[in-house]
Formats: sequence, C-alpha cells, structure tokens
Amino acid sequence: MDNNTNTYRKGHTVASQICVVIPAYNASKTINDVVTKVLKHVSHVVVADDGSTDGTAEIARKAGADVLTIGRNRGKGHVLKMLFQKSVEDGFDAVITIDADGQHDPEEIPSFIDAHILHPGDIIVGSRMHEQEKIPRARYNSMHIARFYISLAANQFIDDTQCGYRLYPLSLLNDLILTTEGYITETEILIKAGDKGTVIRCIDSKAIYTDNGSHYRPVLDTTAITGFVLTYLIMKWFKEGFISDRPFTYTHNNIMNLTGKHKIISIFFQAIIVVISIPVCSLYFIEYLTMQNIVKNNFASLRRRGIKFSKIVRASYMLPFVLMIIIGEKTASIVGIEIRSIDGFIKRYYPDLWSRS
Ligand SMILES: Nc1nc2c(ncn2[C@@H]2O[C@H](COP(=O)(O)OP(=O)(O)O)[C@@H](O)[C@H]2O)c(=O)[nH]1
Ligand SMILES: [Mg+2]
Repeated sequence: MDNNTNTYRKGHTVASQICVVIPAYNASKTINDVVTKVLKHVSHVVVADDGSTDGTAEIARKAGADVLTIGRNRGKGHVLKMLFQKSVEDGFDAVITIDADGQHDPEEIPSFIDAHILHPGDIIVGSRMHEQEKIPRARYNSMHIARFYISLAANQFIDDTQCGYRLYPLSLLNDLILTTEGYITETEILIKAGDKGTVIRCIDSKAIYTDNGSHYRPVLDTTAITGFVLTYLIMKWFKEGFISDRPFTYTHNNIMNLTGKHKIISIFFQAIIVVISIPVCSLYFIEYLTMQNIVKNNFASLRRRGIKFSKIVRASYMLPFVLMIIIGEKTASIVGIEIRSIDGFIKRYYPDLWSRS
C-alpha cells in the first residue's frame, strides 16, 4: 500500500472526528506497539480490556491510550458495542476497529480514512484475500464459505467478511439493533447494515498471521456464526419470496432482533432453522421458479444481480459434505496422511456469485 498517494494526514479535520478502538484481551505482548503506531495517525485511541490478567490495561494506558476497563470477560462483540457507545458519547463521527494482537498494520489507517473521505456513508473493510499464501489454509477456506453466505445476506459481494480491521460511520451503527455477542457481532453488523442498503467497501489490507495466539474457538464460534447467518438468510428469503422488488429487508422489527432479545430463545430458534435450512432452501427454489408471475420480481436481492438460486441450493446441500471432508482430513492428518481435497471442493461449490453469474 502506497501511503504517498493518501490525501489524509494526521490533523486533517476528518481524522480528528475519527477514533480508533481496540478490543484487547490478554494482549500485553503486542498492545504497546499497536497503540504507539496507531497514535502516529490519529489523536484518540480507546482500548477496552475486559478482565485481562496480564497487565494489558496498564501497558495500553502507558502507551497513550484511553482505557475502558470492564471487570469480567465479556467477549469481543460486547466490548465492541461498549466502545461504539463511548465513541458516540465522546462526539466522534466514525470509528476504526483494529485488533490488539498485531494482525493489522496501523500504517494502513490513512487508507481507511481516505476511503472514508471519499465514501463517508460506507463501511470500509480491510481485505486480506489477495494474500492467499499468507493465510492458513483452514482459515482461507472458511473465509470463502463465510463470504458466500454473508454476501448473500448483505446483498452485495464482500471480499473479506472476517477481517476485524474496519471503519464504521457511527450514525450507521446507531441505527442498527445489535443483539449478538462474541465473534458474531462483526458479521451481524455487515449483514444488517448491508441488508439495510449500506455499501460495504473493501480495501486491500495485509494478511498478518503471528503466533500471538487466538481466542477464537473454531468449533463453538464457527457454529454460532453459521447459525446466525443461515437463520438470517432463511428469514430474509421468507420475506422476499412474498414481496415484489424489495431486496433490502432489514428493519428494526427483523425477527433476529425479536428473538435475539432472549439468548435461550435465540439459540433454540437458530438451531431449528439450521436443521431445516436445507429442505427450506429447496422449497424457496420452487417458489423462486414458480411464483415469479404472481409476485413480480420476488427474491429481488438475487434476481436483480442475476444470481442463480440453483447454485445456492447446491451449496447448501454440500454443507454436510464439507463437514465430513474436514473431519476426514483431520483424522487422516492424525495418522500422518495429508489430504487436500477440501480446497477445490470449496472453490467449486462456494464461488463468487456476483462476478461469475
Ligand atoms: N476485550 C476483548 N477483546 C477480545 C476478546 N476476544 C478477542 N478479543 C480481541 O479481538 C481481537 C481478535 O481476536 P483473536 O482472538 O485474535 O481472533 P482471530 O484474530 O480471529 O483469531 C484481538 O485484538 C483480541 O484481543 C475478548 O473477550 N475481550
Ligand atoms: Mg488475532
């Protein structure tokens, strides 16, 4: 990324309206470096520490950050929502979120601000997809599947849906009801904002994978994200199937907001929807093929972009096989056999629907 082409410099009026927020949990090894580098580009940095036991908060404070201390561990999503709230109260117009573990390069902040100056209403997301060779294989594959479904829910192609390096206009966040916690919240924002009509714009960002550890629990967190995304889509298409010409269906009365108020109800609801999602998807396909003369341009989010429902049905039928192949590959690797059958499978069944159809 060439910083010389940036129009923005620290002190620019737009930059002074932007706050950088950092959720940090046991990040004592990296937080000083991240805060120091971020402060070269903006004047205000807030670190949120919810129960770190390694002195993260003190180090962040010494490095020059404002620190929000939360007594017990609440997870990344919860902490992000508190950081957004604080930024609104402090009078900022936009926030940049950056990870505390050194996976994002603060030198890219001017590019985010530049993109914001040009497109002030958009969400700007760092995309690492152009650096495939630097991304662990399992992560890269899951990024492809996530991209397939999250882009469908958000009504637009989003190159990298999993990167936490983003710029959000705060007025937009204020207008969304966010009910999730942990690692789902960032996906929830993309889906609800996109489904409301907000443009989600990706800019290139370096893929940095370090051995600083991750708090992401592959099975639990991936299951939670999958449950949310599939349920959102099934409910979105339930609505779109019966209405003409309306691709953007998010409103405050969205069923995910209603069920999301109660954790148990929401888990129960999502579990049922995920179990029935494959047959429901086929049902929608039949509706898509047969109802178009009665409800003109139903499933507008797909029709407008020429996305073929058959590809979505095919991908959904493949989900159980993806799981089986992953388990098979993992089992084989335990006994020393390396199989790489999943990569081609994913590229084939979870393509970029926007550019290929
Ligand atoms: N405050 C806070 N930050 C968290 C928590 N979980 C993750 N983070 C932060 O969120 C960022 C991304 O988390 P990480 O575990 O590295 O996820 P990964 O990069 O997706 O593997 C890092 O900056 C973490 O410090 C949490 O429970 N509380
Ligand atoms: Mg990380």
